Amino acid sequence: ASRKPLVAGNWKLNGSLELLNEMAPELKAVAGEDVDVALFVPALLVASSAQQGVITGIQTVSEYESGAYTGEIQASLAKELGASFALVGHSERRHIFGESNEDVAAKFAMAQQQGLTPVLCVGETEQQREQNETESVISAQIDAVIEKLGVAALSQSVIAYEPVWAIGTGKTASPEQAQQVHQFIRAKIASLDSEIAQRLLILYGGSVNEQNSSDLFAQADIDGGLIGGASLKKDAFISICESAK
Ligand code: G2H
Repeated sequence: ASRKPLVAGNWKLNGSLELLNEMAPELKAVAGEDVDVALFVPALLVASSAQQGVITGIQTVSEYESGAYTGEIQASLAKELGASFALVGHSERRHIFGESNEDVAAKFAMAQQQGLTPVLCVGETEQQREQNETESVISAQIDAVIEKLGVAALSQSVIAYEPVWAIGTGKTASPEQAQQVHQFIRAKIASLDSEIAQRLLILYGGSVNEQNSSDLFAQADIDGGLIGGASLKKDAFISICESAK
């Protein structure tokens, strides 16, 4: 496809300045014309990551612009410190911290308003998949953003499909299972705006590793990945990035 793949590491609540310093030069070296490489580091490492020339993202932002909200992460400040992306609605935020579709849409809006590209994470639980609710769950997650901001907002965003049952569990969706959902997402958006749908990057996430990445990335509607555990290991992450080229 004409879409340039993006491979992004999501360090979650892991990593260190030392690991960042070790990885940054290699991530810059592997990125290039054929693949973009980004790192969602813990908030406190954003400045350092960006200063080292790594395409950097923040893992969540506050839906509030500023004010008396102790402990929240200001999107404008993440941008000022060099972040270019913001994850919104990662399943850990939804399930552990109780973020609703509406909360996620508000964070999407704030990230975009402050000049960050939101990466909207969507995905179904194992129970929802078993009950054939995969498409309706994902639709509702995307519709919350469209209802708030209109479909045009998706033109400055990325979507990451992460089946909850495949996150950190070692279970990966098969390339065919993942492709099916990616195709559904693209078709859903195409029904509203085909140009936006054609350009939209849809990443796959959930136990991606150096063994399974190339088969996943070979699928027509999979435009790269969001990599958790394997992004903490330099050699594994570099080879995943290579496999997207
Ligand atoms: C899904 C993914 C990265 P992992 O959360 O966002 O993590 O690759 O460890 O399943």
